[in-house]
Amino acid sequence: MKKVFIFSLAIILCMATINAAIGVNAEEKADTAVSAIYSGGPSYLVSSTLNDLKSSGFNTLIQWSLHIDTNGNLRMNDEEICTNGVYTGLPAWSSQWLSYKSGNTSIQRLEISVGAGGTTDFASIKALCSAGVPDSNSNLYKNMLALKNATGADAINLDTEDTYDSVSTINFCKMCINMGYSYITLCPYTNTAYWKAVKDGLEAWRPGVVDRIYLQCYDGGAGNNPGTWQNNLGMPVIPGLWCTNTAKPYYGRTPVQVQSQLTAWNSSYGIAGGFIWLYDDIRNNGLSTADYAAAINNSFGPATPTPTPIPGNLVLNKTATANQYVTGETPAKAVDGTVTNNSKWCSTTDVGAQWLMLDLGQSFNISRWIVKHAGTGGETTDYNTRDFRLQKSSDGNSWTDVDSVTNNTASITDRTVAPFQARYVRLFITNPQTASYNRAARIYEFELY
Ligand SMILES: [Ca+2]
Repeated sequence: MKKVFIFSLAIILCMATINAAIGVNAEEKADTAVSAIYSGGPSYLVSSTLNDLKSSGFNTLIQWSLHIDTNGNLRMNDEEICTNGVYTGLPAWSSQWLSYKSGNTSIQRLEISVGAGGTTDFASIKALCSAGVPDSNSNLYKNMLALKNATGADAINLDTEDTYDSVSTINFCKMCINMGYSYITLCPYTNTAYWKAVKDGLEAWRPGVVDRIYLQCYDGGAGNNPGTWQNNLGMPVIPGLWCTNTAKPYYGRTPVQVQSQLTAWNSSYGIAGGFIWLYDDIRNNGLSTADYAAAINNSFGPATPTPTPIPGNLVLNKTATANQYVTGETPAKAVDGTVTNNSKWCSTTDVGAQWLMLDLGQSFNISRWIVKHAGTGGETTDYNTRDFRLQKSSDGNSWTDVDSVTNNTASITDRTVAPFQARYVRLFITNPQTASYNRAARIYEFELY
């Protein structure tokens, strides 16, 4: 993917028609194939794109491209977007992103894509992440968290086209997951060995965390065979095609051609969806966003089983209860997959034990547990849970300790235990924090693997 210049598009884009919103029920769309679109300049700078994309039929929007400076500050294309831990981008863009998945919309998932051809973003990542996973004190961590809070992005998408260094890439991805991004997705066009190393490294760390591979099948990736890549990387891919364009018209595909190609690939290989490169060209050339979305969606027909693997976190969105909670800060918020926007379970007091109980519905093998404390949500680390235990039960009444933590001050607890089986699991807190004031348990996420 080549870097595009966004400013020349703005005048044309301002004249574009805003389509009426067409609602798509999120539950219905949950079982369909991935239909994604990459967007460069327009969805950053032009507010008229909001309704066009929400009514398009695409279920995934990927903003491209995020650039990382050597000091850990961030730019979106050529615009400064996060500096020294503060979102410094356009306020309107943040509010637009936070509304993409609300109301009548086909968009269910938002991703931010890092890197581009001819840039040095992954050289910056190598410089900043080679020594280990950056912690919450690093400028890169603070900026990526500010971006998460400003956008509500679900995933970080890797468009590595320089400095193919899997170790630092993996560390960068772990940092992003630690702060609350739900998934890592890959967007290769070449270098299978690098992508396999990144995927395998992350999967070994947290199964299910790499849940999508977008395969570039245009430009430098024009010769890519989805079946070959699927075999090499071990999961279905989502091939991408370039819409009609003036930059490299010989790679351009009409909606009819997109549908024909994806249908053939799906028939041959069982691919997981399709994506369109690039929204800028759709807008710039007066094409129909909805026609391209339909071309993908029609390639898979109704009710194609979801290509998304079951996430590794066993308690994500499972039934949670607690012995106490503050209004609005419910037990469910400890298992909703996000640490942003104050999404925590908070107890009413520190008197006696405070506990959070999960019913997994059936017995599961469990060998790892993670607790994301107050610090992950941006609160003072003095509120991080101090003394607590992991407990198991077969009936939800009688409990056995599995693991115990005392004198904790870290914002994230990530512990491996001897594998055990349980249907009911409890986080049992005996000292909710270090600070002597405002004493309460504050759990932004509780995860089991
Ligand atoms: Ca939460």
